[in-house]
Amino acid sequence: KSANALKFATSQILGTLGKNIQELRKQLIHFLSLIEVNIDFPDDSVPFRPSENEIQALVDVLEKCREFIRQHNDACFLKEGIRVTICGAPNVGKSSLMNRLLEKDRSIITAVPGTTRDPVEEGLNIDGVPFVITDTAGIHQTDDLVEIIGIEKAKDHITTSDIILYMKEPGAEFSEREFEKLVPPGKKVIFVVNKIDLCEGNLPKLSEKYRHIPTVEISALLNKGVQELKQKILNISIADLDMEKSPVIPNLRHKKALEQAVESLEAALDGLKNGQAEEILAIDIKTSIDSLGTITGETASLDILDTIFSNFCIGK
Ligand SMILES: Nc1nc2c(ncn2[C@@H]2O[C@H](COP(=O)(O)OP(=O)(O)OP(=O)(O)O)[C@@H](O)[C@H]2O)c(=O)[nH]1
Ligand SMILES: [Mg+2]
Repeated sequence: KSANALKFATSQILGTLGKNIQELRKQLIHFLSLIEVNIDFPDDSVPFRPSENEIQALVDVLEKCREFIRQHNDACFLKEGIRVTICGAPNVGKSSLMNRLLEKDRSIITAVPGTTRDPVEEGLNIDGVPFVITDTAGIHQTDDLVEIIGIEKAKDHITTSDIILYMKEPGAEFSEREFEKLVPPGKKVIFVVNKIDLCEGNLPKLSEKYRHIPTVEISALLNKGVQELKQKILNISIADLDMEKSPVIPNLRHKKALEQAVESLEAALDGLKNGQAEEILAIDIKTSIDSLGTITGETASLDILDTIFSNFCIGK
């Protein structure tokens, strides 16, 4: 299910990204065709001198590419992600972990049990993979109406989540009955033991039956073990993805392609300023077209010929 969610999200993003990249490529191909006309038919044409607007178009493409790289970096545009829910008894440090994972003060933390009522949801990007982390109300027996509603919502999140961070603190015990009541069978779970900085109480241990569940010991307070937990979340979520078709890999590949495009565009713009030979300019532009083409899966030569002939009617 997480794989499907991820694939769906990525296909949407790639669709939008692809359309944008195609547009940028078109601009570059147009620019290249201006140069190529001069190279291929020097007798018929004036020396290559692009207009202010044509150069600006090139700068715009460069800026767009840079923007895409930035977006890939913080992946703000990945709203849909793999759903991770933090659950456990009141006061175990769920909200503290939430804030450590996000590296910001998103959830309210107090020493008073029952602080979190409504689920708190926020996107998180780990190595290019989008996640939505939810911090929930502490689950326990209570007569407090607001808490009861919060606990019901927490249970809903556990049911619909892809990954559960099942949290305990020192002194508490792992109970199979409690676990099975809360977590549906077959759900991906990470057992998180928090507050390991405290010396009081034994660390809770999984029962024999659940020994296969990965365990991570952390201190949310001291920010210890949180990176290891992030890595575990990532591993567990991509473990069953088909790596060949995994959209995570193309994301990194796309970023590389964009970086290559930026590099050659910068070279081309420098070249334009310094009166670089047309042949060299053409190579730089071509390189950036090809880099972008690896994202959309197009090959350069055919499009370029198309544009040259349709725009200039050469050969008539
Ligand atoms: N010593 C220690 N204290 C911690 C740690 N993590 C959280 N705490 C403290 O435990 C208390 C509860 O933390 P929260 O993050 O609010 O716990 P919670 O699980 O969200 O609590 P509820 O929202 O009430 O269910 C606070 O006083 C935290 O500072 C830790 O790793 N070590
Ligand atoms: Mg809380």
